[in-house]
Amino acid sequence: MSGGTRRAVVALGSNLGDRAELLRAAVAEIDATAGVSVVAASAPVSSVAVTLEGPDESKPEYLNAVLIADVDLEPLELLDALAAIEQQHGRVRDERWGDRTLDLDIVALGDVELATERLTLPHPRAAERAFVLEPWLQVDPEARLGRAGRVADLLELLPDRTRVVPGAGRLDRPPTARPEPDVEPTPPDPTPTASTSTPTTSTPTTSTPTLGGPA
Ligand code: A4P
Ligand code: MG
Repeated sequence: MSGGTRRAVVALGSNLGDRAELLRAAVAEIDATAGVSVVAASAPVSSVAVTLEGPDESKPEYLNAVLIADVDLEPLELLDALAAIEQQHGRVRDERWGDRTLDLDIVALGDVELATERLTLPHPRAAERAFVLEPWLQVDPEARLGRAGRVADLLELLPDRTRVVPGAGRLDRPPTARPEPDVEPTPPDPTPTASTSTPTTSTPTTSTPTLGGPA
């Protein structure tokens, strides 16, 4: 089915709906795709919408993230799989660079170079976008973008920066350390009972930062 496993870099973006949840769901769905295995996913970052006329603060803000995956699909198979996930989340295409629930772009797929009507690899605009380069560096500080070079160097050339989302955690980790709803709180002064054989340690959820609730 494919020419071997390649390392893919996928950029995720959303500026409509429950953006953080959409990105988290997309990471899980990409990982559940046959032939795709997510290796790492960044935390979401926030940025002003870039439209064909330039940055537009009157538009809903974006959350963007980047994931890295091992992919056993051909480039167009991966594109189709990502488009299907966009569709499941109500993506409507009526305007180029218009508002969207979910955008999934292939930034790079191994060292594949392509320039066809349906797919250009590496993504031709990634090098100009802090909202791609910054989350990419989170998950791969040594990342390189094809012939364009080191992502860290490319980012230094850009004037803009994204914003950290308070409380946001990486999308490849459990979202929160909130108490489990079905776990009863420990009574302050427990009375021993005959049937008790409590485990000696109950590991508290180590606090992975949360996405900070609905966006
Ligand atoms: N396509 C070609 N190459 C690729 C690739 N490497 N990955 C084709 C994915 N798709 C690729 O994309 C249009 C067509 O591009 C697809 O059908 C596919 O065959 P689309 O998602 O339908 O439309 P689009 O996203 O509006 O167009 P485009 O030109 O891909 O837009 P960009 O460059 O992705 O920009 N501002 C902020 N702050 N954050 C954002 O994430 N995103 C955009 C979209 C604009 N402004 C933004 C953000
Ligand atoms: Mg797109």
